Amino acid sequence: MTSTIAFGPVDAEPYNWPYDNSFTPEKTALINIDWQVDFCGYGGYVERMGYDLNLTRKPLGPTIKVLAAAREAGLFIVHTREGHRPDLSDCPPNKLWRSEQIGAGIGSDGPCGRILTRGEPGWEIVPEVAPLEGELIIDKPGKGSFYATDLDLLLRTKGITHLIFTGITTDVCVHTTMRDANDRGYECLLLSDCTGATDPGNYEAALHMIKMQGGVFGAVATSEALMASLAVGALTV
Ligand code: C5J
Repeated sequence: MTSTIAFGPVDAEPYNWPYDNSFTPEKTALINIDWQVDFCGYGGYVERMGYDLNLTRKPLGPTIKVLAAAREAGLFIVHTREGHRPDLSDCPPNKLWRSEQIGAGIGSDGPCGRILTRGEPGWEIVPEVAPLEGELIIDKPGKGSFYATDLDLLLRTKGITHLIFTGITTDVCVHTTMRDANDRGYECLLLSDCTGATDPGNYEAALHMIKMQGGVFGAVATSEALMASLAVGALTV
């Protein structure tokens, strides 16, 4: 006899997620993208570039709650970190050059250590949403979480087919990852209040893009809607 918890559909746009009305912890992962000091901490990369840190810090509150609820519900928890090897051998020269143009050169020293460099304080995930012992952490050199990582292999081996995203920034690493995941056949949901961009217009546009064409990359919901679905988990025998 097997028993499975099945959650109710999530009230989302442009369709109630997931498309197949099959939302179970065994095949669903919560992917938390780049909640690093460099992107939402004081003195990190985003602040060095001169952007408003409030925009990437605001989604932390709802994300803390979602992470706790997802752990409780038994979802597979994944964290990602963008960063480069200390010798920058995995940093394309054009990425390095562009970061220097905006005064926040990758690998240069800042208040949180060397910018976007593995092992430095700025590269760490902020304590509010830090990984627990045993949770999967994916280190990536690029914006997408599948590029040059074993994320796809690990998800498929575990039988994960449905992905729920939190993270920063909406228009860069979150979008790149969600688009790629969608192409790979994963059924994707982005939580609108658990993500932020360094530009409010880009944030709005990024959410709007997902909802085009009947959900061209998946669907968008609030954290409240997700948690309402998790709360009505039912035991099916
Ligand atoms: C950026 C990211 N924005 N994590 N990285 O460079 O979105």
